[in-house]
Amino acid sequence: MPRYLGIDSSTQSCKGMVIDTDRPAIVLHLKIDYKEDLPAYNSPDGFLPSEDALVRHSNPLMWVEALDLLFERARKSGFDWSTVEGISCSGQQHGSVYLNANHAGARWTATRPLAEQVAPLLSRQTSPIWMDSSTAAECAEITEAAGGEVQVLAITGSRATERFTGPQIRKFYKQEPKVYETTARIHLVSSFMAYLLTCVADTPIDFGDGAGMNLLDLARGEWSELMLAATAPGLREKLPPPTASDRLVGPIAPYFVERFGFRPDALVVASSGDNPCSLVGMGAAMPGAHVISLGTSDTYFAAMPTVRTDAHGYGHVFGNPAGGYMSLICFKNGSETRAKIAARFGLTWQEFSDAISNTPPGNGGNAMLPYIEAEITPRVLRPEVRLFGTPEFKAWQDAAAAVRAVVEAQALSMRLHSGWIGERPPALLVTGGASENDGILQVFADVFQARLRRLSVADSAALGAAMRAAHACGRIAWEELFRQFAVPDPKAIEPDPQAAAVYERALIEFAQRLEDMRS
Ligand code: XUL
Repeated sequence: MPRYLGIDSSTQSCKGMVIDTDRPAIVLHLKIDYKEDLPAYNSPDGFLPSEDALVRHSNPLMWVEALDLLFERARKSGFDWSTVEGISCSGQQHGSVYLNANHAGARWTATRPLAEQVAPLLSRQTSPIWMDSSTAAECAEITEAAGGEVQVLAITGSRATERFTGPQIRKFYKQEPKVYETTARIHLVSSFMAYLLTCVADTPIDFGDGAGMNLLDLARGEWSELMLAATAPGLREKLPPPTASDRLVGPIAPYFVERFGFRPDALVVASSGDNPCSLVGMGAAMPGAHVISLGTSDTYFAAMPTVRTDAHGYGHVFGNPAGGYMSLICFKNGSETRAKIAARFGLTWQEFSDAISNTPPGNGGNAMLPYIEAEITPRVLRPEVRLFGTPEFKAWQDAAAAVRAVVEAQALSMRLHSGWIGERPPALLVTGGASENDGILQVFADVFQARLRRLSVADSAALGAAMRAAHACGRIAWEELFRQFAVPDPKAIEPDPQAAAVYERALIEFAQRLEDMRS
C-alpha cells in the first residue's frame, strides 16, 4: 500500500492530499483555511492588513501552525500517518521566509507546537508574498545593474518582476540592512515547508520555484553571479542550493514521528512552486497540453521543451518538475476580484453563473477593466476599475452585466497575453476553485474558442506534489501517475462558434482600452 503525501501551502489555505498508488485512489484530502481555522493571524485573505495597497505580507508562523493543524486533524479523524512513505510540498510562488543563524542547528522538540519553536528563528517577522507589487524601484535598479532587460530575461526567464524574490530581497536589504545582515537563510515558501519537515539546514530550492526569483541562471541551473551581485551583497551564502525537483532532502524529522505517528523513514522530496506542481497534477508536464488555472491568481501555463521568453515582458519561464521548462503567465485579479463583484450585488456563485447564462457573449457592449487590485499582467500599479457601456451599467446598477463584464475581461486579458506560449491546442485543461463554475468556464471556452476539460480531482497543486513524491520515492513513471490520477472529467465545456467573431472584435477593443488606460 504505497502512499504519498502532497502538501500545498497556498495563499488562503494549506491543503493535504494522500494518494495510494496501488489502488489507485486519493485516500485523504483536507484543507486548513486561514480565515476559518486560524483567525488569530488576522489574515482572512492570506495576508496581513496593509495601508499600502502594493504591499502584501503574511506571517510565516501561520503557515507553520497550519501544518501542525493539518496533521493533527487527520490523526484525530483516524488517519494513520505511518502509512505514508514519501512527502513533497507545493508552495505559493515567490514568497520568502527569513531565518537567523540559529536555524542551522535547530531540532524540533515534540513537546511544543512547531510555530512556537520556529518563532525565535525568524530574522524577519513577515514574509512578502506573490501579491506584493511594491518593488518597482528595485526592479529598475536590478535591471540596470545586470545590464538591461534583455539580459535579465535571457538569464532568468523573466524580466525583473515586482513580486519575484530577488527584487523583494533587495527592498529588504535597502530598508533594513542590519536585519538583512543577521539573516542567515532565505527560503521560498515551498523550500521552507521542506525545511520544517526535515530540519535539514541545507534544504534546497528546486528549479521550478527557484526560477521565480530573478536569481537563477536557467540554462545552467545555478544561482547567477551577475543577478546575485545586482540584488544584494552576500546573498549567495544566504540562499539554499538550487536543485532538480526530484532530489530527496532527508527523512522526516522525529517531531512528526512522535507527535503525529509518521514512520521515521518517511522521505521528504524537494518542494516546488504551486504552478509547477499543478503542471504535474494536471498531467500536463509533457509538452502538448495547455492549462488555465482559475484561483486566487488566474494563470495560464504549459510545458515547454526549449526556452522561449515573452518579448512583452509579462510571461515567465520556470523549471518543469518532470524535466525541461514550463511557461507561465499570471493575473492577480482572479478569484478575489470575481468575489468582490459578486459581493457588491449580494450574489451567490449559482446566481453569478446564472447572470452569465442570462447575458449574451460580448455583453451588449458593456465592458470592464477590472483592476480592483494592482495587476501583474498587464502591469497596473494603481488599482482602478473602468466601465464602458450603458448608463445603467456604468452606474453599477446592472448586476448581470457586471458579472459577465468581469469574467469576459479576465478571459480576454488571458487570451491577449498568452499568445507567446505558442500554438494553442484545440482543448485546454482547467483547474482552480473557479473552474467548478460552469458559467465562468463557458466564457473562457467562448473567448478562447477551445473545448475546456476539468480533471476529476480538484487541488491540482497538492495532487501534483503527491505525484512528485511518488515519482521520486516510489520510482513510479510519470505516464503511470498521469494515467492513474490526472483523469479528465468526461463532461467538457464546448465553445459556441457563434461567439468567435464577437470576441475577435472584443479582443481588439480590450487591447485598445488597456493602451488608453496605461498611457
Ligand atoms: C505565479 C504567481 C501565483 C502564485 C499563486 O507566478 O505569482 O500564481 O504562485 O500562489
